[in-house]
Amino acid sequence: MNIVFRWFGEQDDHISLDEIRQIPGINGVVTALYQIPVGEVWPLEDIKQLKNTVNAYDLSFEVIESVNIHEDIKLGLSTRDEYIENYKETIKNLSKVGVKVICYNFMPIFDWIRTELNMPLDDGSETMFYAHRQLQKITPEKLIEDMLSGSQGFSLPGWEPERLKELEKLFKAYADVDETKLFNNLVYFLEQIIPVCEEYDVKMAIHPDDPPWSLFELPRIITSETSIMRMLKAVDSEYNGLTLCTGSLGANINNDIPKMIRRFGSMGRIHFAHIRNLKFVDDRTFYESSHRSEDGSLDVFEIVKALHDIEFKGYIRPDHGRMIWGEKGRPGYGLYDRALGITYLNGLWEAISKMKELNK
Ligand code: DNO
Repeated sequence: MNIVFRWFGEQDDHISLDEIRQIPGINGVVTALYQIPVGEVWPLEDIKQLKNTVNAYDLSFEVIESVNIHEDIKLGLSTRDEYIENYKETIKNLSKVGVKVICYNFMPIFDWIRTELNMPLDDGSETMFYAHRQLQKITPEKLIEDMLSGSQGFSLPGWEPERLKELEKLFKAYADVDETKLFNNLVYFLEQIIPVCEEYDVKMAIHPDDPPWSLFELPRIITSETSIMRMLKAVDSEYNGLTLCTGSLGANINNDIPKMIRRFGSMGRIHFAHIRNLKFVDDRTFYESSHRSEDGSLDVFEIVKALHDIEFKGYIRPDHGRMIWGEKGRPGYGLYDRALGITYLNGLWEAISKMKELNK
């Protein structure tokens, strides 16, 4: 298993590379140039510097999460071509330092959404919570206020304040963008960049919508097996792939994640996996539990077994964790629970491997 850990950089993470490298079985980090505004080219020198910082701790630097997509591309505005050209330059620069996979998403305005970022659980830990009914009662402005005030003073990935300041304008711009238009805009983007990815050997891995349904009447298009297949087929190259995120897809109980792993994995289209568990308390209402199958509603054993069965060679990271043992940090991205998640994944992988050997 090629295990990686999400890290937000020396300036903006309470976790050090020194701590990360002590996690058993860790190979590398997943990070980004967070200071570069969405849409601009990532300068080669800055990428090299980040890579050197990471490599100095014997950690690999081969996956970027995320190179975010400018809203003009998602909206299909005439200005999109300029941003797509910038994206191509970023792909080329990333390839020059050995980056193999770029994770990105195509969600309008908002990235991932939770209604509470620090919900206390009975055992004294804190976790992130989503309640659809609650979300339906609030405005987008209130959601932003809640997310930012719950962030414990850290930036939240995909919640860039510059973009969120333009909320009214953005909602107006999306008024006539339905699922079909958004999907066509994604295909337009992919048709332009995938040839560059093929030439420079960098794989794109789209992240599913989180949660996988429409919010505030904004379209969401990467939500299910059918919609993912449609996206993969539209630009049929192994460089057009997926980040298999169990927590995002798993929020819809109709999504059969082991089945998707077998299907998309056997097509060679899963390049990155995010593994976490969640516990349903009601329909479309869940909190993020520890990784253990028994603690949540997803069977993480079955998920890891499916990855093992397809001989998954891509990158894998524990996704969000709870805040435990008094840790204070970016919600979802503490050290301890994610490290425990890695240990659990390693344990499952070893057990599955050895059982298969015994049964030969
Ligand atoms: C949240 C993350 C997302 C994810 C992006 C990928 O914690 O899962 O922000 O990184 O959607 O582009």
